Amino acid sequence: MSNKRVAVIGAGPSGLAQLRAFQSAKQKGEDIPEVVCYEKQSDWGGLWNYTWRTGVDEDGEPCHCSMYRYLWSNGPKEGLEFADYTFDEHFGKEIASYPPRAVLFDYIKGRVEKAGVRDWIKFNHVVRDVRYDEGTGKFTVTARDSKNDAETAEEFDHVIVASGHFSTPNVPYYPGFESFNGRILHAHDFRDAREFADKDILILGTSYSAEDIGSQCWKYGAKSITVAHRTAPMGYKWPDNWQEVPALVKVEGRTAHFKDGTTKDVDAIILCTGYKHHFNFLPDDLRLKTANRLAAADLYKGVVWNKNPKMYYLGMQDQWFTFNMFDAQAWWVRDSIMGKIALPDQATMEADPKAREAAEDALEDDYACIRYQGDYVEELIAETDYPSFDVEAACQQFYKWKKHKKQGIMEFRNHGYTSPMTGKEAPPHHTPWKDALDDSLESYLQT
Ligand code: FAD
Ligand code: NA7
Repeated sequence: MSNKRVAVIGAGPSGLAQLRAFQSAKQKGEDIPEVVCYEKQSDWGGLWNYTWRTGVDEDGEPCHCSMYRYLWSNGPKEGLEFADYTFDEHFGKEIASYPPRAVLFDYIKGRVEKAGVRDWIKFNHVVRDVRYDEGTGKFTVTARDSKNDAETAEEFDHVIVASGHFSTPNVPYYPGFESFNGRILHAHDFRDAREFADKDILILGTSYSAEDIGSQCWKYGAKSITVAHRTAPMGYKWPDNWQEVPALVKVEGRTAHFKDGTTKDVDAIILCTGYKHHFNFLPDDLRLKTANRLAAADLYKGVVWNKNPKMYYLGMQDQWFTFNMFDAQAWWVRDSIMGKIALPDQATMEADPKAREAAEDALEDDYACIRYQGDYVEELIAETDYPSFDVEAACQQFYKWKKHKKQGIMEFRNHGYTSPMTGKEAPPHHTPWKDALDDSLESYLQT
């Protein structure tokens, strides 16, 4: 075996893509490095590994999960399908296009169970520190093994950070929050929409969390939903008890005051105000600082840490493409580590993310953003043996999804899309999304 050692931090979809990438090379008879994956939770799947907990986890660490009950995929599964492990292969039949969390969790697990990589992972190990030694050219990764209440420190030639960036909430303050007579929570701590049945809720933010948490609360019986926008309204055709209003200015008691002088009495405020790229286990010289955008800062090819190219990051971009983009990145990182892809000189590596940022800044609309990320996926898979797939067909499914959302924001999940991997069209789900209150795997897979 190659005498290199590689640390992967996180066993979510990105980290698992990395394990599968190395395992697939091993399966082909290649000499792969020793791979050790640190995962702070007791199971794999990252955000898809649901917990009822909020705040700190059972080990006193920040709770990673930002997902909630009744969460269904917010985009068609045909956009995220693995090219080396299709939905058809996993479920043995065609399934509908917007699976609930439990169904996607099952799919993610299926591929790595088949690959047999679970014992590459040290579960219940939170990485606390990573240091690079110029003298030895190695990283020391220090972790806490919470089951044995012990610290471990090991040396590696490469570190791959796959710890996600939708877990540490961005929590703004507005005047009056401290004396609001109701509940204020961030989307990260939202779990069960039934808590808000018969309540008047105020949502801040206009992106995926705002749209989906609002829709959930509507579906499970909230009295009214008011969404305040800082920049622009979402502009969908909302139900009658849903309104979009200008930015929040302050709250007094239960009354929210908006920029246009209007007010609304509310029972709860849900801050759907996004997340921070937060790496409390990394020192300044190794720590990525980037906005949540398609071209992440300082990463050559979106994955190599320019300031120390022995270190890599996966999945740090804002995401239209998810699972198959993480795969494209993981296969590329594997080949870079295994010496099959050579890195260019420093100036070229630094120019690369800057050029990507400029290209992103010139994009005109969401359709162009989807294509841009599709091009990135295509660029990476062309350089490795990741099974080539019809990225254009995946983009087409995203375009249809955008159109369906415009047509009916509470109905878009009733549509079926075409798999770019198998060319087959998904059947419609047996029950319209708004009436399907049971989100279990068993219920979803019933035919
Ligand atoms: P994560 O899933 O966040 O996994 C990171 C892993 O790293 C976790 O297991 C965590 O425990 C571990 N970790 C973190 N820090 C440490 C540490 N210090 N030491 C050890 N381990 C650590 N994508 C879609 O494709 N479809 C959707 O419908 C969708 N819905 C979403 C809904 C919500 C509410 C959110 C927040 C995201 C959603 N996403 C969706 C996007 C999501 O980012 C990706 O699907 C995917 O989970 C990202 O994978 P990841 O491995 O990069 O990060
Ligand atoms: P996003 O997509 O990062 O969006 C954050 C939203 O929060 C966005 O609409 C911002 O408005 C808004 N925001 C941020 N700060 C504030 C303040 N201070 N006041 C009001 N509004 C604010 O995060 P999401 O959680 O929606 O989505 C993250 C992932 O989760 C995504 O990939 C999904 O798959 C699920 P802006 O437009 O900047 O004015």
